[in-house]
Amino acid sequence: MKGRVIKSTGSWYIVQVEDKIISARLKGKFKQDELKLTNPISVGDWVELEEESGQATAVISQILPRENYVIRKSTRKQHFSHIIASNLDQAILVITMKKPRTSFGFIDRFLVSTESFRIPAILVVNKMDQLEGEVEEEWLQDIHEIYEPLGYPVVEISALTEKGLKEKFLPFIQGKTSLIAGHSGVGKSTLLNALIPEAKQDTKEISGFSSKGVHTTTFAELFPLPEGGDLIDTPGIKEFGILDIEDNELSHYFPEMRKYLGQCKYHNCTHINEPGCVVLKKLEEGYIHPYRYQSYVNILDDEDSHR
Ligand SMILES: Nc1nc2c(ncn2[C@@H]2O[C@H](COP(=O)(O)OP(=O)(O)O)[C@@H](O)[C@H]2O)c(=O)[nH]1
Ligand SMILES: [Mg+2]
Ligand SMILES: [Zn+2]
Repeated sequence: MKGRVIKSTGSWYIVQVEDKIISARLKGKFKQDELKLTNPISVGDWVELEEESGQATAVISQILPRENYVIRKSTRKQHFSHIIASNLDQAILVITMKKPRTSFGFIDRFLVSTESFRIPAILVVNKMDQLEGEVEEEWLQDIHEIYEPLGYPVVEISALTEKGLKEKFLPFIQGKTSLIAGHSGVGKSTLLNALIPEAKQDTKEISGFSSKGVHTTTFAELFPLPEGGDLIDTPGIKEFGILDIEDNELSHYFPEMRKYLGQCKYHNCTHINEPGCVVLKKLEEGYIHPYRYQSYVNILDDEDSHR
């Protein structure tokens, strides 16, 4: 039988096989090629299953090749990585202007990650019902003006009032496997519950709630959409992180810089202060947004300090 892993609870995996849900475990040890993984199987994986005689459970005998995956460094085990989810059509970042505020820097780190995993990304602005005033309007306008020309759709919704959900958001996710990410409190669970009532995700008031010091060991989970397609929730996962990107490689993951690559005087240009740098010239001419360039510089600095 072939099925898709929808949840992992440590040593057991919940697998969807057509319209049946089966608990399965791994058969022996799996050889992972180059990757050192804390989890051999992730949510989203397609697997081959063998029934166990006389039991309701099954054994996973094979993982089918992954089309793609989102991975991050393990927080528990050095030099190991953790696959968050696999076989994704797209990644959705839920953002809000306030409570909590999603910074441009955070958005750009997310987009660098998804570019590096070669997964298309969409920005969903939630809590539109709370967005009023000049500063808020300007923020929203910036979001549209910066990200849409780069190929990242921006969709405005209110998960609470359900405005925009069916008309605007659904067409983006129908028939696809989408990963949902975003700061704690932006409304991911509320959104999931509005689209999939059976998901029954906990939602929290964030006032007075601090995630600092709280060690969350929650896992990703896949929920089938009634209209077709799947949503993968990633509770407790703040960032994917940016894995092993060389300084002169980072601009490959900025679409607006990628198109000028190879045009700088030096082939290993990091676009900081090199003479004959085309990226710096385009920044000056206004073809690259200063916020995006600032994020680029910040990520370079951060990554360097982590080496
Ligand atoms: N005003 C407003 N509040 C929302 C909206 N979506 C979520 N919230 C509230 O924001 C808080 C956090 O939501 P939750 O879904 O738990 O966020 P998560 O941490 O991303 O899963 C809850 O109090 C929700 O009721 C929205 O569209 N508008
Ligand atoms: Mg939540
Ligand atoms: Zn350059």
